[in-house]
Amino acid sequence: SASDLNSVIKYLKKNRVSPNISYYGKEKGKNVFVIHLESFQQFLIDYKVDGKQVTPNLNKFYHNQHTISFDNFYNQVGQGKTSDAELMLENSLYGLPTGSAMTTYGTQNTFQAAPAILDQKGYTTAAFHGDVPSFWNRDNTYKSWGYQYFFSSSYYKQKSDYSVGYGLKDKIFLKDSADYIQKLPQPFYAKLITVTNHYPYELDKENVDFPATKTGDKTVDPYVQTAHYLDEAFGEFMAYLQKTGLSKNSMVVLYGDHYGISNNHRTAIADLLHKDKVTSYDLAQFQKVPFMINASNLKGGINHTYGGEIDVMPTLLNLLGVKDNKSIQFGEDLLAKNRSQTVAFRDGDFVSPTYVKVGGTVYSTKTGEPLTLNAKQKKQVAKMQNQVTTELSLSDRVIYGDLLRFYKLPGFTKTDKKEYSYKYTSA
Ligand code: GP9
Ligand code: MN
Repeated sequence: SASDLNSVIKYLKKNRVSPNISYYGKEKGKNVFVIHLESFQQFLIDYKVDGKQVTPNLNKFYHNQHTISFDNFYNQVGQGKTSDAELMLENSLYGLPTGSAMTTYGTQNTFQAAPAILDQKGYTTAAFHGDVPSFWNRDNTYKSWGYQYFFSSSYYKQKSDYSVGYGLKDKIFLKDSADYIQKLPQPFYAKLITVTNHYPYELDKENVDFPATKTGDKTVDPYVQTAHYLDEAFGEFMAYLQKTGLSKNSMVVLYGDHYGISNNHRTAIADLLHKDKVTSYDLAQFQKVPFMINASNLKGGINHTYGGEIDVMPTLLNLLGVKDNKSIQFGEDLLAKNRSQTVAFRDGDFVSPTYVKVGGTVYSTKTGEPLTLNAKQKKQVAKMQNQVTTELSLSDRVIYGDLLRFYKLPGFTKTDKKEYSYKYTSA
């Protein structure tokens, strides 16, 4: 009910951190590319196999003088996997403790999502994905989020060897998306969701030109091969942005949506990390994914703040000069100075600059060693745990109770789903 919303608003008012004013509007009016790197983990950045970089193009982008790269950024997905990542990035709401919020609530709930907000600021908004539109209920959910366009599999030329796993191979997908990008009225917000680097990491041998790892785990060893392929596809796309001059008037945002190698492969993970064995601390750190923001007028560098997918929306809206201090969102601008830096995982565990809490164990973030907490530390950990549990449950309440239907966001007009149709009609 509307009164439930009051407890959410009260909590956010009390705990909200203001965005970093020095970045406010720095990228205002620019095009935005959000490139979703499927199952791509942070450990792959600058990682080598047999002395060869797995992802030379992404490494170059990561270290580029105009890229702000985050090296303590975590995926926070639950069972909703990709769909949880999308929900967090464009709504700053957590996925659910079980299932996928997009699937269960994407059609009927009211959202105040980034695409709708940007659309009302004059942006064209488009999502691109080489899978069928119904996967994760995207076709219905994107209408709730206010996407004007959704280019999914029927918009792309299909041939038997064009797809692998969940959809079009990334090189074909990104190349053919360019035809639609060219036609988008600017400024646009374009999200491109890759898919080839997806479990179990299959790829036709013509496209494999990188050595597999030798952990002996056959569902882990090809991971670097599809990651390398994704990197090549990304490199080709960046060349396209350079060639067309789009890189000059666009902000390019990259993120990994969630882990590729699950915690069930501890032995292989230890091997990849060149360790004898991995603890729960190592597995928590293994949840890091890349988050990078590049723009020609940005001073780049590695930003060590602890954050996650829930923080992306306030970060990007601030850069685009869109005030969102009244939005119902659980994230904090990653560029803000006084951030809490306690990163909630969907299962209630968390990471922070001081402590990593996994199950009943608390580790020192610095050393990775399990701690026996003194009274002061116990109090600190309890405070963090309370913040994590509260935020997750308030976010769940917003979704389960569809509370945004009661919320009048100043300056925002509720999306009307009937306005959108994503059906492909051949020209
Ligand atoms: C499906 C693709 C993969 O379209 O986004 O989804 P995931 O399995 O990673 O959630
Ligand atoms: Mn995914």
